[in-house]
Amino acid sequence: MKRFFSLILCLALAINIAGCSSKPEKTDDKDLYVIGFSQVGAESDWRIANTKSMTETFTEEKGYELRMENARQMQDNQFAAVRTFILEGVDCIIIAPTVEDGWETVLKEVQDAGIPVIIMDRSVSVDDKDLYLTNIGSDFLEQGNMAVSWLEKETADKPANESVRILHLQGTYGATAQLLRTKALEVAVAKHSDWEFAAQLYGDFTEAKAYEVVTDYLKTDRNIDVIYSENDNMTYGAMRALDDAGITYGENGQVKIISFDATKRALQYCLDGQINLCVECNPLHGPKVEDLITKYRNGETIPKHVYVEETAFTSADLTQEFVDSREY
Ligand code: GYE
Repeated sequence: MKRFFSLILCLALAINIAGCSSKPEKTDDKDLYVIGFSQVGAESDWRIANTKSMTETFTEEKGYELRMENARQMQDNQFAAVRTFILEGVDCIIIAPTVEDGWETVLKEVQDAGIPVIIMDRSVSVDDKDLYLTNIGSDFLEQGNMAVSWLEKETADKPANESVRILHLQGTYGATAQLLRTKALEVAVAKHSDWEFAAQLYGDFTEAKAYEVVTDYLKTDRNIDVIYSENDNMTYGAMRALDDAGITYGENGQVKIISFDATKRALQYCLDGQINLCVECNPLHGPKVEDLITKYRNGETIPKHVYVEETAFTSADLTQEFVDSREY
């Protein structure tokens, strides 16, 4: 009987220890490097290209298991995904943050679990920079400044008493891509007494939302010289709204269009003269993130912020061959 009880006790202890283990076993039996990836959503062509770059980079053949969660543009979904990754005991967490604010608590939880974090694409606004390893993405302010410089040149020869009326389409409020592209334009509008906002409309980086708000707007005001659209998909929505309203745009039209991302479809419109300026935003972060992870695993120090090189295109800079060979 005594032996029977000790057996039960041992069993109970074993179950308890297994149940309390803070790092659950990984589901695979191969020795894969497991990455939890919280992606913003699938709101744009840029995002789809970015997801593709990540899934094509972090493959099993190369020794990775990529667990991706689509947050559908909601930060709360990202918090839930990150907490699941912690429970699963992944080796590394990559976050493409929807918005900059609100990350302190969950990043602290990841830090306490001893898991390295890479912030990709947009940024997080936290005081303690040790909460993440590195942030890789675009220089969104520089992108905005490229757009502004182009508009300054474009409008340099206009009569001094004529104003430049800008319809500004904004992406997801609080996202780095929105905040800094907006900042560049707002600073420029404040600097040029002859530039003014016709309106600033919320398009949430999607074609459908932009189509809706621009269609509505054009019912009361058709006096627009420029559309500054914070991503290509919102630009497509705005172009459809302008078409519906019978307002011309592009190189020979009433409205000049500035669009951010420079994805393939937008570049084609640019080459065809329908978009005046495409500001590039490179989504192909996969290989660069892999390079950073490799360095980290080898114990090398990696930079805190990595910016990717980008440029801007007008139709004069483009050829059909270039557009056809565009990867995204
Ligand atoms: O411009 C837009 C996407 O954060 C760079 O998000 C990204 C932006 C990109 O939805 O198309």
